[in-house]
Amino acid sequence: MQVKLNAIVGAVAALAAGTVFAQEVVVRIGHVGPVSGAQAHYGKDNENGARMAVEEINAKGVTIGGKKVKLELVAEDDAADPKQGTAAAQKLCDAKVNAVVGHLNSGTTIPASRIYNDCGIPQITPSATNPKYTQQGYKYAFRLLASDNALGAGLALYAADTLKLKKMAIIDDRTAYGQGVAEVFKKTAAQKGIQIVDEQFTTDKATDFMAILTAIKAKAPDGVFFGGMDPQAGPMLRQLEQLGMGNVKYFGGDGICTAKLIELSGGAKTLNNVVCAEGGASLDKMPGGKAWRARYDAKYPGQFQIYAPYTYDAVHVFVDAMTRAGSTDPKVFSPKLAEANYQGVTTKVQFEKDGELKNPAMTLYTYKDGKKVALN
Ligand code: ABU
Repeated sequence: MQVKLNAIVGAVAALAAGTVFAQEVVVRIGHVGPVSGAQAHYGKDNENGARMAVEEINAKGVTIGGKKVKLELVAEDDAADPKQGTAAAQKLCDAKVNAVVGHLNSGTTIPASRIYNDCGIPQITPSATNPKYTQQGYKYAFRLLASDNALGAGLALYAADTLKLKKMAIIDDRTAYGQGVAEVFKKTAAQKGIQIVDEQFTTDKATDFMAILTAIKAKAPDGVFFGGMDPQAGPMLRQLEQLGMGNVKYFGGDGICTAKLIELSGGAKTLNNVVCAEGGASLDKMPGGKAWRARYDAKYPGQFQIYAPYTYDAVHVFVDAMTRAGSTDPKVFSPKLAEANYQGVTTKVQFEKDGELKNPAMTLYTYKDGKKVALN
């Protein structure tokens, strides 16, 4: 008799559970960044931020249009490579994900955005800063931080007005990001009367910069600007020290402004010469930033780099738009993204008509005693 009763209870429970599952809508959020290769530390940090948001939202529970929703993160690796970026974008389109957070790099984000636009999937980049991304006229392509127009110009103004530098050399890695941010820096620096004494180029795969740094040394600049990422900036700082260029200031955009730069520069004193810019407030100044960082560190110890708060907010901005629209269908909720007024960790998220963030902050950093510290 007891066995029979247990079977009935079990069947009722299974039926009840089945009913719940039948009503639950699964929403798939795509995430793309480099989780392999030399930039994997950035990509993992970005993916962690998105995953943390997904897990927290699921734990809290969310109902959209009267239906319980379960979020799933569909994470793809583009290895920071434009071809792999477009392949990942096509895969997410074919899988009909509801929205995409990414990509990490401008060189992957820009070509991928055409694919998302064509297949009707809204996209928020948490980290790609080349201005061209929002200049293509795509209705549902958004950026959660300041672009290189602000970063490059802000750094040049600091070099000229605060540090009073007179002669600078410029290096870029020939990527969409590195070349773009270097061009903005160069233009503003020249307008401010800084003489650009040399321009050199490298790649986002190189680690030996002795030849170009030796050429630059001959021009005796008081500052070097590097448009690129930390796998190059770290060794470059070591090589600047080896060449006796310990007094030369070293500028870069958000791409070099990572925790990993400390390790990659391998104890070079030139790390203290770095001035880099991020297109948002420092975590200390973000509302709830410190508490957010404590939760992140508990979940992903030692993995924080730079953009995870932005991928975290991007997931929330999508869910907020779906909730306001009462629908998880991109055709229905995407227009609501343009009307976002969401208080995130990074800022209050509102967008300009072209998809840029309204009123983005900018923070300059340097490194002291092996730690990254804000200058403003
Ligand atoms: N914003 C710097 C790193 C990503 C990119 O724009 O390529």
